[in-house]
Amino acid sequence: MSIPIGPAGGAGPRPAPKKPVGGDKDVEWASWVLVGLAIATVVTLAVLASSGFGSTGQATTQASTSSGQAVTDGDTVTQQVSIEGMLFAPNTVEIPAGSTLVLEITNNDSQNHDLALNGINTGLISPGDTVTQDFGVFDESTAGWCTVAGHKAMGMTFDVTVTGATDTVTAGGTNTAAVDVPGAGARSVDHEGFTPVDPVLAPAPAPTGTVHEYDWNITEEVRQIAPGHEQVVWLFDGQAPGPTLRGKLGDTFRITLHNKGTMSHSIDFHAGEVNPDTNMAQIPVGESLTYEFVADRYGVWMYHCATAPMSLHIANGMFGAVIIDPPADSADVLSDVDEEYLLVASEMFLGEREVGADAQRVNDRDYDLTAFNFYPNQYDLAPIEHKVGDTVRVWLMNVGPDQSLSFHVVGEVFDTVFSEGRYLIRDAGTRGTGSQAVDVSVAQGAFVELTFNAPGSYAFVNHQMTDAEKGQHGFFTVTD
Ligand SMILES: [Cu+2]
Repeated sequence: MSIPIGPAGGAGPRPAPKKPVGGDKDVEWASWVLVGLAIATVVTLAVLASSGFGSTGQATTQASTSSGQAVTDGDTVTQQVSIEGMLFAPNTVEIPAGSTLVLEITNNDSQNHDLALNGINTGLISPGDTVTQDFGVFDESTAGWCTVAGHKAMGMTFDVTVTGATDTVTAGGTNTAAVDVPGAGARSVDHEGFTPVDPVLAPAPAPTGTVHEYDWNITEEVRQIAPGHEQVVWLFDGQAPGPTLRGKLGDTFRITLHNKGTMSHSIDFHAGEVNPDTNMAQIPVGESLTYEFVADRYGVWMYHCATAPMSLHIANGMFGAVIIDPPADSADVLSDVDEEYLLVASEMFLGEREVGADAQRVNDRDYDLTAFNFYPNQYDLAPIEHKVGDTVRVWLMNVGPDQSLSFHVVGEVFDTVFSEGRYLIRDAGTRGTGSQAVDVSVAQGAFVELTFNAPGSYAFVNHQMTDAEKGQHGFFTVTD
């Protein structure tokens, strides 16, 4: 696989570099910037060296791109374009009206891309490949873009400016109209086609050192994700959230992923301390990858697709949790409880049935609804039932992509809160105190423990209230 190359400078007006692919790799980002600076230098030198020289030996003019080597031969303009991360470089070319444009496009990124322009699509270009495409005659300025999901919203556009034309077209801001969003009333009554996600968390298998092996298909399928609303979602093993991995400290997890979707996908387990370049590599359509890690740290850990734009892959359902128990002989050992649950918090972006979440709206953080376990208000529709005196542990994972979770249970106080590697409080009721809400930022995990002392309907919410009203809301129903 080729080494990803970051946004190069020196290519004229460019979108601001966005933090690219790679699963929380700030170090890699820094290296991308350095690579970009190096490329900018090389490109600048190349442009200087080539000024005034054409490849055909006849009189040529350089089209007024700010880098690259557009060559005009008769009525045909030929331009070399490099795909670098989520950008075309250069991302604009200026040609005389009536000219034919040919682009020689080299994909220097690690995932597939294409370019749709002037009614013509290159088809997917694999990493490392070069495609020469005749895009026909241009009479007016035209915008093109990569049609792979989310790439346009990440800035992967290409503008052709026709000299003499008065109109200028740019590829930005074509928001898909938001679909109808179910009102709170619709979300709080029973309706067809709804099957709640079982929130009960199964215990870890008994022996420490277990090797957990999984084969997951990655698929893109239409599912009902809100009352009366179906759309394509992207799934690990046919479900969102993906399967919960539960084990003990020292267990081995070996997950083989088969990409049966229509685009590259990948996976990043936050519980794994592994080489990202190989384990989080892009998985081309039709191919497989095995990610193996040893659970050396306990707690609750996110996993997600690490294919850019990650916001879109997460918004479309590609996330889950890994839960590792503390050792039985340690001070941190889990207390005995009557039941354990897992709630995975996320925003929901309603989109067209065959498209799913709209990349531009995800980019704009313009979410419609929120959810625990990827369906708004599902535990209002199917409350979690308990008896007076029961103690429960609720594991929390916030996958975002962007909003925080302030988890609160109405009428209850948490006796125990564990967050990101340590107990914040433990059995605090015995000391006459407790916790009213736990803050779970995106990609963080926590658990709370509470005891139901009286019958009633105990709402659990994101106490960022408008997010509770959008769907992060459910009930424990407690009876004598
Ligand atoms: Cu993905």
